[in-house]
Order: sequence, then structure tokens, then C-alpha cells
Amino acid sequence: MKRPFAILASALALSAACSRDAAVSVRILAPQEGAAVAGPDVTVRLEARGIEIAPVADARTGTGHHHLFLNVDAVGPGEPVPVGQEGIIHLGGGQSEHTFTGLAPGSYRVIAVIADLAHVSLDPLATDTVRFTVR
Ligand SMILES: [Cu+2]
Repeated sequence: MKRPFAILASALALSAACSRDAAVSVRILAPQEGAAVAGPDVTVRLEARGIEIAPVADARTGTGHHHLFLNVDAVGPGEPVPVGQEGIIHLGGGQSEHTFTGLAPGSYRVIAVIADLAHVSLDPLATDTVRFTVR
């Protein structure tokens, strides 16, 4: 009767790992909500709370990295962040800012999402959204 207990134990460990991120949050510091900024280059600055932001290459469990979705819908909780898709940026070096270049005048929406080492978003989701205009 060892097996069912082992399975239960790993299921509990998994759910503990998934729910431990409740206090994790991310905030987009710049641009500010509703801001009109000069283009064509716009720098997005991020602040994470409750989790260490680290390079993916460090491969340290419990760390995460930032992702940006520019005019693209973000992933849901516990979903992998696509790689190589236009408008989706992985800040895999552990950066807390990213400069979008060549933005034409217009309206933009940027969504920040923190994901783990495997590029899977946290559950519950740590996310923030800002809408801004490029003049
Ligand atoms: Cu990633």
C-alpha cells in the first residue's frame, strides 16, 4: 500500500508548489496607465514582489522571469509562454526592463506576466496591464 500514498504525497507537493505564489505580484512602473509617450522607442520598467527574478540560465528553483505581451493577449495561469511569437518577449536574462523599438504612433496595451524557469506562468497569475499611446 505504499504506492497510493506516494502518489498522494506528490500530488500534495504539486498543489503546494502551485498555490505558494499567492503573494507574488508584478507591476508595470513605466509607462504609466494612460500615458502618452514619445516614440519610436518605449521602455517598459517592471517591479516584482514576492519572488526573485533571476536569469533562466541560473536554473534556480523558485525564481521567475518577466514576460511582456504587446498588443497580444496574455497566457492564463499555469500556461506556457510561447517562444518566437511576435509581440511576446521573454526577459530570460533576469532583466526588469525592456525597450520596444520602432513603435508607430498609436494605441498600445502591454501586459506583464511572471513565469517560472520552464516559462510556465505562475498560478495564480502574477500580471499587470498598462495602456499607453505613442505620440
Ligand atoms: Cu520565459
